[in-house]
Amino acid sequence: MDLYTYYRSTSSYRLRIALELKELDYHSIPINLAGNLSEQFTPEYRAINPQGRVPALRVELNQVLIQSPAIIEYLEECFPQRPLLPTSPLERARHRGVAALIGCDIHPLHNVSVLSRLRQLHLPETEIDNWIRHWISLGFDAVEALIDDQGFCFGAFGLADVYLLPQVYAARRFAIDLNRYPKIMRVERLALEHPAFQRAHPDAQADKPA
Ligand SMILES: N[C@@H](CCC(=O)N[C@@H](CS)C(=O)NCC(=O)O)C(=O)O
Repeated sequence: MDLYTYYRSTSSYRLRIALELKELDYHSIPINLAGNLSEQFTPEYRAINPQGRVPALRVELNQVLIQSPAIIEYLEECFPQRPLLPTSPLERARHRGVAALIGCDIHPLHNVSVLSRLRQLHLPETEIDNWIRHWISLGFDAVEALIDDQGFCFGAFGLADVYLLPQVYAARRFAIDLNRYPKIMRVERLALEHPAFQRAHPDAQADKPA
């Protein structure tokens, strides 16, 4: 499988964790979202993903999947070994709730194109920083209240952790005070000891600038 990815992209990191946890082989193809390059908007990449975002996963010669939630579900269905979701429907819904909170209600609000749009609307950089901090903190307040008091988010590692770790990485990048979130910090500590999370980490990616 070919993974179109960017080292510090939250959604790419999320998908890398799922691929690593399931011990699937994949080849990373970096798409540089930064600054002047904006490789996501080249005609070549748009031919792969018309939305111009990462990640995308080529699963067969002419089959490219987009949107990390859809791709992670696909992996869960095709490669049920090392499942990311427990068997109980209630527990599955708890994982999916945290995943959706992060994937729909936090991450999209600080995505590259949203921040670019705020800049086009002349919002000063300090206000953009406040915007990012506002949405991540609001979301993390809820995640902190929802997750368990020990172990990963809900005991054994699973989908909620796959979404949480990249969001914590982004929160650190945007200098958010994480001391308010002891449960989230516990999950991060546990996850970073896990080889799959380590291999998926932005620092372990070949496209991370030196
Ligand atoms: N809902 C999508 C979000 C994808 C997304 O927004 N990716 C970001 C990087 S984390 C991106 O490619 N941004 C480029 C841009 O906005 O121009 C998913 O989960 O795959």
